Amino acid sequence: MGFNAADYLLDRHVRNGDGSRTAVVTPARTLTYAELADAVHRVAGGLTAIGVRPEERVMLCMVDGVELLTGILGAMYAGAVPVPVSTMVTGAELGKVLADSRARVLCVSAEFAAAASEAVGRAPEVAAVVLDRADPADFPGVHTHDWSELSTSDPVLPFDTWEDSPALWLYTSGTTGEPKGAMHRHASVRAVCETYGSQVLGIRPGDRCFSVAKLFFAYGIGNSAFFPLSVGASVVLEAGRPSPQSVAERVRAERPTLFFGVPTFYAALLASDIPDDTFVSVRQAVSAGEPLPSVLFERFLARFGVEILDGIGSTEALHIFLSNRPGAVVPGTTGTAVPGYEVEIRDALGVPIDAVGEPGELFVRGPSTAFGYWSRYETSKRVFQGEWLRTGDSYVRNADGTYTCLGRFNDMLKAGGIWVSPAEVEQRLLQHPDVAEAALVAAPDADGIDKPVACVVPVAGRVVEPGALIEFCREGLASFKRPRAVVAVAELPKTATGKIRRNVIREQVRD
Ligand code: 3SK
Repeated sequence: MGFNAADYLLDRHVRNGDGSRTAVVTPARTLTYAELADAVHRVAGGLTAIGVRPEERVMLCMVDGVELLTGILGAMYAGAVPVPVSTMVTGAELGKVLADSRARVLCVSAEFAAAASEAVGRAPEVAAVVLDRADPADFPGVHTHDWSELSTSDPVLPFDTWEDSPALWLYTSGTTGEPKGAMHRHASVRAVCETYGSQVLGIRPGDRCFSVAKLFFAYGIGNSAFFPLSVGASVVLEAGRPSPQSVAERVRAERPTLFFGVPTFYAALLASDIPDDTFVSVRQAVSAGEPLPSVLFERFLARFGVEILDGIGSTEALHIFLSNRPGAVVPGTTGTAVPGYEVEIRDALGVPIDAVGEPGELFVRGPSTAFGYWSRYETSKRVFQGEWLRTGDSYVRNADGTYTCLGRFNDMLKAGGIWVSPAEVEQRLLQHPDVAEAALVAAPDADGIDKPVACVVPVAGRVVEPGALIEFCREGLASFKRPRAVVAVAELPKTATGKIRRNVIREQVRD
């Protein structure tokens, strides 16, 4: 059936007479739906004029702003496939995904010109680079266009894509591993809006969304593009790297009603001295990416007066499929399946586990799972199993029907032969007043036997005392789960999206 996700997110509102509503707010400008739709039609025309054809990939390594938003939606509108990628990568890493995707066009913001220039040298298929404020001199021997060429091109009509036409690729490598492009279809964009967006967030035209996760991430593109634009709401975009101070300033100025963060950012907000009334405009905060420890939920509610809705999604599922519900959060759990999705916990043989409290691997099925990974046959077969998606997360079902995450399957560790969930021990560590952030990993002791070791970031101005912290864990947990050693660090290594890189910590504590 004919369906174009960019037409659904923009033109539909203009056709319905809502073109004068505010769509996007940046520090530099504010665009209505009619203005954003026109900008998207022109970028689509510009991409077509420089030779991009339907189904070809357009990679975008750009800061969050009108250019990136119109680049993503313009490529979709033209029937091409936008591939927004992490801006926190080296030239070699960007070159790898650029070559893998066989994108013909790369769009780049000035901030990432050096990495992009190196990347283009590693990707012979790239025919042109579009520069958002970047200097063509940084791309010797490469055919470049200025962004203004796209944004002032003649507008075009939406390409007649189908519901199942490819709409978007998102690269994922998890916390380890090789990057793989998850391929999503146009109808999946609508599906996440109609399920999580409408039925869990209850997003409505009066909402203003502000996300700490950037547009290049699956979590961010849902928060900052799909959900608000699906209902005629507004999105507040911020180009810079978020800090508690910069976010607090923007929140106070723009008064968002929906705020999206990740657990490590909520921990940073709580550790900062931003005013306690910073989030008065926010009706709902959301967390994903990693399980939100209940102590963060409780401290955030107590200090800022806002409930955080914890959920879990994946790049492969496009957005959140398991979530708490507004006003009915069960702290320390990920809630229940989002309407339209089904989850199962399976044992090592793939058999569903019905028993409460018995851990296994989480599988999900629903309307937004990707077709598979681009050019990764074996990995796709392991992850996309018929209608079901294998998440790689270890979960238990609780007696009340909610689900609790125990960690990534390969992050689980054994102490004395018994499985230990890093999430559970980290939750306890975070209850200690001296601990701002914590990660538990396995490291071999003097006899070469793996033991739980905690890496902790102390609260500013405090010092952690390892013996006292281990004793604190022994008091609050089954004794075998306590860390056998504690290492204080200035910061935990994280991915671009705030996930703790446990493989890096494992190496660090082994040294
Ligand atoms: O990691 C998550 O929980 C997540 C949520 C929404 C979209 C994408 C991801 C990876």
